[in-house]
Amino acid sequence: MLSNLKPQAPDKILMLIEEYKADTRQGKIDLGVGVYKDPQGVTPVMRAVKAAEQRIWESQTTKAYTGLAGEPEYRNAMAQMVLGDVPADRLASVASVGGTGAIRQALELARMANPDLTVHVSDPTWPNHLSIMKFMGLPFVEYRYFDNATRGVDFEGMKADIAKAGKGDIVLLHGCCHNPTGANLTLDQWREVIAILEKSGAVPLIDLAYQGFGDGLDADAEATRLVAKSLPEVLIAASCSKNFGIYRERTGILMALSENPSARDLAQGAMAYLNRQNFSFPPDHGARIVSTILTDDALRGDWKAELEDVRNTMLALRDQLASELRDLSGSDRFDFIAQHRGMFSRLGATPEQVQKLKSDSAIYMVGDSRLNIAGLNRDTVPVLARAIIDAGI
Ligand code: PLP
Ligand code: TYF
Repeated sequence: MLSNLKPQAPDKILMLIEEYKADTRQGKIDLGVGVYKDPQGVTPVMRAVKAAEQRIWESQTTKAYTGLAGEPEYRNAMAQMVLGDVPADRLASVASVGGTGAIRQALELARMANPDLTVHVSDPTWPNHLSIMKFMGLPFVEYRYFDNATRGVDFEGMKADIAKAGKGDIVLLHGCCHNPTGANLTLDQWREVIAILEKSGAVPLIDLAYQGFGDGLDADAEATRLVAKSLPEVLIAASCSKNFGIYRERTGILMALSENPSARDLAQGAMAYLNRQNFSFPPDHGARIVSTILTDDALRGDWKAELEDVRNTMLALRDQLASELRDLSGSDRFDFIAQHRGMFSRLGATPEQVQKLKSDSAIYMVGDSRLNIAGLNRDTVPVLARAIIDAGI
C-alpha cells in the first residue's frame, strides 16, 4: 500500500536550512527560515519562559488531559493579548497546535459553515497557506498585494480584488508583519478593507503570527482589534511561536467572533469538535507557559521587555541595512527595507540574483528574495549590502 504513495514536493524554506548547513564556506549568512536569532546567531529561550517553566515544574500536580478547547486561563489571556477588550458574548476559542493548526482549523470551520466558499489570499502569501488549501481541496484565488515597483502594497489592486469576495467567502489577511513581503497596510487602509468586507459579507481570517515583532505588542494588534469591533464575524488564528520564542511547543489559538451568543455557542461546539477529530486535546505545555507569563505582572513585564529588545534589534538592523544601501547605491531605492515591518522583507530580486547571492557570497535567502532580517547582525549588514549591489539588485 505505502509504495503507492507519490513523492511530495519538499518545503522550499525548510530545504534551504539543509543547503545552508551543508555549505562549508566561512562567513556564510543564513537569512532563510523565519526564526528569530540574536546578534550571536542564537535563538534563545526567553527569560520569562524559563521562569514560567520552573514555576510549572514546581507547582503542576497532574498532566491528565485538559479540555478539548484547552485551558480557559490560556484562552482568556490570549484573547486579552490579541483583542484588548474581550467581547465575551461573541467570542469562541480553542487552543491549537501552533498557529498553523489554528489556520487549518479555521479553514475547516469555515468550510463546515459554508461548503461553497472560496478563500481569497494575498499574492504572495505564506506558502503553507496555499499548501494547506490545496491539500484540503479548498478553492482559492489570489488578490493583488505586493507592488514590485515600490516594494509596498498595491492597495488599489488589493481593494479591487477583495471586493470580488462574496458573502461567506474567506479573505485571509496577515494581521501584521506580512510574510513574505514585510509590506503592511496602514490603519486607514484597514478601515477601507473593513468597509469592503462589511458590504460584501465576506469573512476575514486574520493570521496573527508576529504580534510584537512590528511596531509593538498593542500596535501590532490594532488592525485585528479594529476588524473584530467592526465586523459581525471574524476568525483569528494567532501563534505564540515567535513572540514567546516557543516554536517547538506548538502553541496557538483559534478565535471566532460571532454575531450573537447563540452563534458563538455553535462556533465553540464546532471548534471543540474539530479539535477532537484531529488530535483530541491541544498541547498544554506551551499554552501553560504563555498563561503563566501573561497572568503574572512580573513575568509579563520581563517578557514584554525582552520582546521589545527583539523588536528593536530587528528595527536597528533594518535602518542600518537601508542606510548602507543608500550609501552604496547612491539612491533611496532600498529605503523600503526601513519601512517594512516584522522579520521579513522581500527585496524584489530575480531568482537568478538570489542564486548569485548564494553562489558568490554564501548568503542564503528564500528564492522569492525574502530575507530574514534577524539572520543579520551589525557586522554582516555591510557584507549583505555589498553583495546586493554586486548581484545587480
Ligand atoms: N502564519 C504565518 C504567516 C507564519 O509565518 C507562521 C510561522 O511560522 C505561522 C502562521 C504559524 O506558525 P506556528 O505554526 O509555528 O505557530
Ligand atoms: O515562513 C517562515 O519561515 C516561518 C517558519 O513549513 C516556517 O513561518 C517555515 C516553513 C514551514 C513552517 C514554518
